[in-house]
Amino acid sequence: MLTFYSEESRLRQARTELHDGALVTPFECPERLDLVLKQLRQSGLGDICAPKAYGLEPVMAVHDADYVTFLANCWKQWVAAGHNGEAIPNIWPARTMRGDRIPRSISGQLGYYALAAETSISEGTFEAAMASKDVALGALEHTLKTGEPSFGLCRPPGHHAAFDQFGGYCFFNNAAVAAQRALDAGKRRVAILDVDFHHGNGTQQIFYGRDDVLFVSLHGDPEVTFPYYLGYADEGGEGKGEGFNFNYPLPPGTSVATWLATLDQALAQIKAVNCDCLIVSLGVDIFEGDPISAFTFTSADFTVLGERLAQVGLPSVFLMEGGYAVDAIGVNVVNVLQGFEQAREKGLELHLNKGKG
Ligand code: Q9C
Ligand code: ZN
Repeated sequence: MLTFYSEESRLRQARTELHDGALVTPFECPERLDLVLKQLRQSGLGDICAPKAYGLEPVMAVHDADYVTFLANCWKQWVAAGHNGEAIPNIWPARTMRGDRIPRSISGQLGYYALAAETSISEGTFEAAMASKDVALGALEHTLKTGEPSFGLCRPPGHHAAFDQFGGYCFFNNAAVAAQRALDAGKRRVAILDVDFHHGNGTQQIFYGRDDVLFVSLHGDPEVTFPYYLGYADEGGEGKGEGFNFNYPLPPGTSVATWLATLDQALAQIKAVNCDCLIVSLGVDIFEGDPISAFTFTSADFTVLGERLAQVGLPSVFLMEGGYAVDAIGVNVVNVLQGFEQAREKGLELHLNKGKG
């Protein structure tokens, strides 16, 4: 399996995350890349290559142009306004105020375009986000061309980024950018399966009214978990999109057996709808040792996850989302990919033998 990766992902190097009422070193850190790369190289899974630059057009296909302009200029404007720390929103167009004004001040714009406060914007953030969506697009292009699976080691992650909002460590929605690109390349319907611990609110929002992208997510119950205001079981899509959105919220501490049984339901939903390819939003923050999450996967369980995903039998693109137990992140990611590859090869073998009669 080919991996796509960009050195420019390292340009995302924020120093601050608002966590527990303090500014801490962000959980979503560049070291995450090192451990995944190291494990990929050791595993012999396949080559690691750099994507080409796809520009802004595929981003504008799912994001608001003014939002993209805001991200491109935010750091410069923040510095020009005389601020010393990183750019962090501290006021929003809350329910009791107007939601139709985008203030001129960068502080006002930050609140307008942010959905949470933990994600600081820092120098290089926009450039890293550009690299991250290129990684996703490189992986997608390879899979569309060859039918072979691919892995996009995206960083920063993407699934919390909505049409015109950043947050949850995400700026561009890499999975959405890739899904739209697949459609624009002639695919009729794309399935996005999101296994990250957190609900992929951005991906859901972008495709909520559409039937050409099926969004299916397993995640921590938003009653008690970020992002709190989306990801409930009764969100089934709207208009044409009705029946193309499935949420499986699960309580903190959910056993792997229950999680996998729920995955089987999710996979059955995907198989019940005709899809041409599968994009997996691969967050490994479902790991038992994750510092900000509450599911119970062991490293070995990730192999089982990969095996089950192969049963869908679709051309598949894996895109990195969360996973903050840095020491284990490499093993956990590679276990998914190897489980997938092994099960897929076995499946192909069975298929060939059947053909021989
Ligand atoms: N400060 C992804 O996994 N809040 N994002 C967590 C800890 C934000 C996670 C509380 C979590 C965002 C891509
Ligand atoms: Zn997550």
